[in-house]
Amino acid sequence: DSVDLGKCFEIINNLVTEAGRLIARNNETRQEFVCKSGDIDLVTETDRAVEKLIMDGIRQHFPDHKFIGEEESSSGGAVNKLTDEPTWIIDPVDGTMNFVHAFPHSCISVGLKVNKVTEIGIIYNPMLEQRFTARRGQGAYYNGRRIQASGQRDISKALVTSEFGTSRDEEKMKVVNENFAKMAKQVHGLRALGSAALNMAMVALGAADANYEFGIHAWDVCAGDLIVREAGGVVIDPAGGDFDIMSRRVLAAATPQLAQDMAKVLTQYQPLPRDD
Ligand code: LIP
Repeated sequence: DSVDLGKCFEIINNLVTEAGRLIARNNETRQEFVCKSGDIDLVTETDRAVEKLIMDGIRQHFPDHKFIGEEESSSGGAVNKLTDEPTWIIDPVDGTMNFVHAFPHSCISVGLKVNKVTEIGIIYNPMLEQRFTARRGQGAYYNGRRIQASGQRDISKALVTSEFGTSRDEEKMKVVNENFAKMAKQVHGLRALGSAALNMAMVALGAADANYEFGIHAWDVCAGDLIVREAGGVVIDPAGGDFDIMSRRVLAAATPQLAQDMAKVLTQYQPLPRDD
């Protein structure tokens, strides 16, 4: 049976507002954490509490909906098999390293897929009250105001975002550093906000012109992918092909030309394992 996307959108906005209060309150002080895949991949009590709050809230209205959640996935066992069922892909705190340090650039990132197509995306930084939303075919919004990617085509004029990532694997670090060095020589400026989702939101806002990262997960980019595309930008694989949400690779840009020019410059890397 059909999914009431209007109701889904209203409910997720309310849940994100409520969960955002918890994050903002806990961001006033530095947080305790435990390490996940390594010593710079972190999780806090707040990550777990926010994921539970959002999942429980959705289940109350839509008991049949499925979930792919960052903390559920990393706590062992759960396989991220994406089906045609309505599936909420949730990162309760994207930018956990920032959150642990009370650096106010973290967000909740939630996407809803139906028949494997993203219908709703929401990225919310409750510290700075920045809310980015999109519904498929209806444009992208920042705090209720319609937004548009920059239209930049020239790599030498592009403000580009990326991240150091959450892995200290030697091979991975080598590629990260090589790409930072290459980008620093060719682009206008290079930034790392510390949250993959907020980096993508900046492309949608027209504040940044492109974002790339190897090593992201589906929950970091599901909402950002829709929001960037609804803002008129493009999201592709960093090698230039189609974006694959489970591949742990992403390249978002204001225009197809900028995306393809970036893809040509980037040293490629395939993080393993995939998300599915
Ligand atoms: C992390 C991002 C970070 C990015 C990592 C990871 P988490 O998410 O915020 O900027 O480099 O790939 O996705 O673990 O904080 O939710």
